Amino acid sequence: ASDRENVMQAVQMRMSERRFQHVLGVEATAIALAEHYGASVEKASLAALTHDYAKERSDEEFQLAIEQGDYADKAELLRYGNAIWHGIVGADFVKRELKIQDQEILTAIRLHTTGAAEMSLLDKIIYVADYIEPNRVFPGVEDAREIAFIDLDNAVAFETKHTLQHLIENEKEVYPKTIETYNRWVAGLN
Ligand code: DGI
Ligand code: FE
Ligand code: FE
Ligand code: FE
Repeated sequence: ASDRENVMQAVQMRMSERRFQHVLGVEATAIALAEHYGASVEKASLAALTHDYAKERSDEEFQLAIEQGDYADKAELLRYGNAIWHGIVGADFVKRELKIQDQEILTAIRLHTTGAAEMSLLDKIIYVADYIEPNRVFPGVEDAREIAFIDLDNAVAFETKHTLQHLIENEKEVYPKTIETYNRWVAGLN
C-alpha cells in the first residue's frame, strides 16, 4: 500500500468515524489549496491526514509526553488542555508513531490550531483547510471558503479574528501564540 494509505489507516484507527470524515475533508481542501497556490500536494495531503492524529488521546498521555519531552515552557504548556496540546504535542506523536520526519509537515501540524506570526505556505494551507473543510458548519464559513481561494493571507486573518472572538465570547483561555497570530495577521504588526 502507498504511504498515504498506510497513514490514512493509522489515523482512522485512532479516532471516531465523524472525526475521520473531518480529516478527509481537510485533506481534500488542503490538496485543492495546494494546487491553487502551488504548494506540494503530497505534503498537504500527509499534513492534513495527520493534523488531528492525537486529538483523542487522554490528558494524562499528553501531560506525560510534555513532562518527558523537549518543550520550551512545560509549566506554561501544562496549564492548557487538549485544544492546545493535540497540535503542538500531537506533532511529536506523529513523528514517533507514524515515522513522518518531514519538518514542513510536522510544523504545519504543530501550528494548525493556533497559527503563528511566521507561517509557511503549507502552514497556512493546513490552518485554513481545517477551518473551511466541507463538514464545517458555522456562520461565516461560506465567506471563509470564498476568501481562501482569493487571498490565503486574508483567510488566515479572517479565521484568526473569528476564532479569537469565539474564545473571548466563551471566556476561554487564549494561548499566547494565538495572540501572536492575531497581532501579525489581523492587526498587521510586523
Ligand atoms: O481540532 P479541530 O477541532 O479540527 O480544530 P482546531 O485544532 O483548529 O481547534 C481546536 C479547538 O481549539 C477549537 O475549539 C478552537 C480552539 N482554540 C484555538 N485557539 C485556541 C483554542 N482554544 C484555547 N483554549 N485557546 C486558544 O488559544
Ligand atoms: Fe485540530
Ligand atoms: Fe483550526
Ligand atoms: Fe482538525
